[in-house]
Amino acid sequence: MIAESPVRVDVPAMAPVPGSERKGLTKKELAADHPTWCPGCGDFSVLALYFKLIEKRKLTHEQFVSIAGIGCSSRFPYFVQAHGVHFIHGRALPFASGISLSRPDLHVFAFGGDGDAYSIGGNHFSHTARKNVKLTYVVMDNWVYGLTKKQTSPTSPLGFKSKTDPWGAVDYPINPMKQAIAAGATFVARTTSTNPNHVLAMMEAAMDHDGFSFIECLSECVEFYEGAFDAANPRKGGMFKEIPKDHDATDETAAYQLAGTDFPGYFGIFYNINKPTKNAKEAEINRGMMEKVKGLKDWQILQKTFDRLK
Ligand SMILES: Cc1ncc(C[n+]2csc(CCOP(=O)(O)OP(=O)(O)O)c2C)c(N)n1
Ligand code: SF4
Ligand SMILES: [Mg+2]
Repeated sequence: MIAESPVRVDVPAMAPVPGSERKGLTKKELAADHPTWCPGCGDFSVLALYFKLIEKRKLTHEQFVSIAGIGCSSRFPYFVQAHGVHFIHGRALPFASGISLSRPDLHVFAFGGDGDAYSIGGNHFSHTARKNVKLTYVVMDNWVYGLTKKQTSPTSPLGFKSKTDPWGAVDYPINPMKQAIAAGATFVARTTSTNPNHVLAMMEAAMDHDGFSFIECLSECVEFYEGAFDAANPRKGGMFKEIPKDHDATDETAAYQLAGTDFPGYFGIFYNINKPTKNAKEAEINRGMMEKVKGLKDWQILQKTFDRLK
């Protein structure tokens, strides 16, 4: 998929060869194998909306990539008939970062679950956020480890009975929104798979953001945590509350305060600021370096490096 020199600088958006303009992919073309998720799993909705997003934005195969770690939610790339990688548990973000930095022309989307993102991949989450790598990370949070059949996750609420906490969870859950804001994410949004229009709107805004965009998406595991998000679903007697219209998304303190609201909390874009990305900074460094070795062949550049090390 990515076979380019690691010293590449800036990749301009690919201009189509005249006469070869291609149509964007359709939902039908994108739908791969029948997803193996349990009937009723919230992840179906996120997948369908991702297809809708790609179709709406008229993307072609060579313009985007879907990366995931391990978990039910992380099976995502299997079900997308396009370039993608089902990688190692918790390691979707470093892989996605590598792609984003070497191919800044691509829309890079990473998907995963609460265990993948906040537990085993917790460090990567913080560091990718602080580095402001340009990519979109959608975490399908079901408050449980689904694939491995019901262990406590970092977002499982106190008292949640699971195979690892048969007497009920005793550890305080993390607040993903607060973590993302505190870590330095430049776009932080929250949505729920039961509100399709909202999921699509958040994904669209996230992919247009120049930086690390994070979406916490509640996505029910009907097998191991049924009803977890009923309180956020008007069809189940709950309440879907969008963030107040007067919320200033550039105000970090206000975003943090909103994130502290008790469940079901608010939905929408909590935080959205512009800050130079790692992509832009590295491209600048590379540009300078390329200037220095202008006209030289790869082996000559290598020779120069060896000579310097002598
Ligand atoms: C290094 C490593 N440790 C543990 C596992 C086992 N494992 C696979 S998925 C998973 C948790 C998945 O939970 P989550 O990320 O919330 O995804 P979900 O299945 O709920 O969508 C674990 C512990 C693994 N595959 N690799
Ligand atoms: S176990 Fe849960 S998260 Fe996994 S596919 Fe089934 S419903 Fe979805
Ligand atoms: Mg999970």
